[in-house]
Amino acid sequence: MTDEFIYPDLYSIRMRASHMGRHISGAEGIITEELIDGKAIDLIRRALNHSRGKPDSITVTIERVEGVEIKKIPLLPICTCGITNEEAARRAVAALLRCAGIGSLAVSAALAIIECGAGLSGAALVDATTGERLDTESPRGIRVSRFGIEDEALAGFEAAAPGLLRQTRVLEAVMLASKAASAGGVAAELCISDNPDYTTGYVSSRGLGYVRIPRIKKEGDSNGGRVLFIDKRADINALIRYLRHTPVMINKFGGINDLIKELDGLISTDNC
Ligand code: PML
Repeated sequence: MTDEFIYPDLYSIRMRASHMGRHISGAEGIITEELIDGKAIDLIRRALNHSRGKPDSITVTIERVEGVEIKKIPLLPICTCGITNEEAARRAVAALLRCAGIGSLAVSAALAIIECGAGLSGAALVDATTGERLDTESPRGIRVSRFGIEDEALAGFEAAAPGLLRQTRVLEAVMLASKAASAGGVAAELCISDNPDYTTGYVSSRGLGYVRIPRIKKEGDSNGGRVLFIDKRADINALIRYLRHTPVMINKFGGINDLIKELDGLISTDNC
């Protein structure tokens, strides 16, 4: 497909579920009209069967997206960092973020936001040097939204991803990270799942790609969240508009680098 291709009109479908105002789950896609019913059912089932509990509110929003508005981006390349324990996972987070140019104050601020159980349902935006929180509108953060994947890129992912990597959760997280990384001003992202039974997180950036970090937290811990590290020169309002509202379609599979990569290789100067 050439970059001149203009999409037909598509639909953005988004689900969010909560219990007494506390975030339970969220998911989304950009799809054709024929797929809307099936996707809506899938999202509702996911909301009702989540390890964070039963929601008392599920909202599914469906909106037409005009083809001309859609931006094309590639999926970030994926790899899994070889990690054997939680301490090594924390060292990997620090080393990868350092390599992406993130200051140590910002790394500590991000970990504090994620670990305090603040109930983020979107991403917290923090200054990549000082760690100052830049999204001030709500403690829940900014939802990175309106992204989908073309069939060919999806087929590339499915063909290359073995076993656990093929989970919907992983694909959705890489898609979200790819949209975030495509925004001018986002230097890197750190994500730790808020699912108590899921202990793999990731660090991502344009240079590093999507680096999965096993054992990033203890089993049973339901604290988690996403932090985007923002370059201080960014226009924060334009960035928030892009993250929330600009529809993007992933049109290229970025590859799976290596199933397990050593940290030293990942933070080589080529990536930093
Ligand atoms: C979540 O959906 O809970 C976030 C998952 C992030 C890590 C996914 C992965 O295993 O790559």
